[in-house]
This record gives sequence, structure tokens and C-alpha cells, in this order.
Amino acid sequence: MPAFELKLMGLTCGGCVNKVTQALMTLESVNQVEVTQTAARVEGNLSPEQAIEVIENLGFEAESV
Ligand code: 9UX
Repeated sequence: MPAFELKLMGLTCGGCVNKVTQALMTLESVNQVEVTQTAARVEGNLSPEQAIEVIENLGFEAESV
């Protein structure tokens, strides 16, 4: 399964980490995620741009690294 990493900005507590994790895991195309307050590794059949859109819709910022 392909994977990519993102830099995350605006996550200030563990709750934010949980929000991002749950939003990504809800996507059928996502197989596995590892999220911290500053970075995410996403494994699945989706583009980084798709994951960034989901994260930014939560009010955070994300960019490919
Ligand atoms: Mo923590 Mo984040 O109280 O969206 S959940 S700041």
C-alpha cells in the first residue's frame, strides 16, 4: 500500500491529533495513519492532496514534505 508524509500545523493538543486521525481513518481509501501534532504518515490509495483537504477542513494546515 502506498504511503506519504505530511507536515501538520495548528494542532495544539492530543484532541487535535485524535480529530485528524479519526477524519482520515473514516476515508475508505485510508488503510493506516500515524499522527502527531506536527506530522502525519498516511498509508492508503489516496493522494496527499486529498488528505490535505480533509485536514484543512478541520481547521488545521497541512503540506506535503
Ligand atoms: Mo484540543 Mo484541538 O482541546 O482541535 S482538540 S485544541
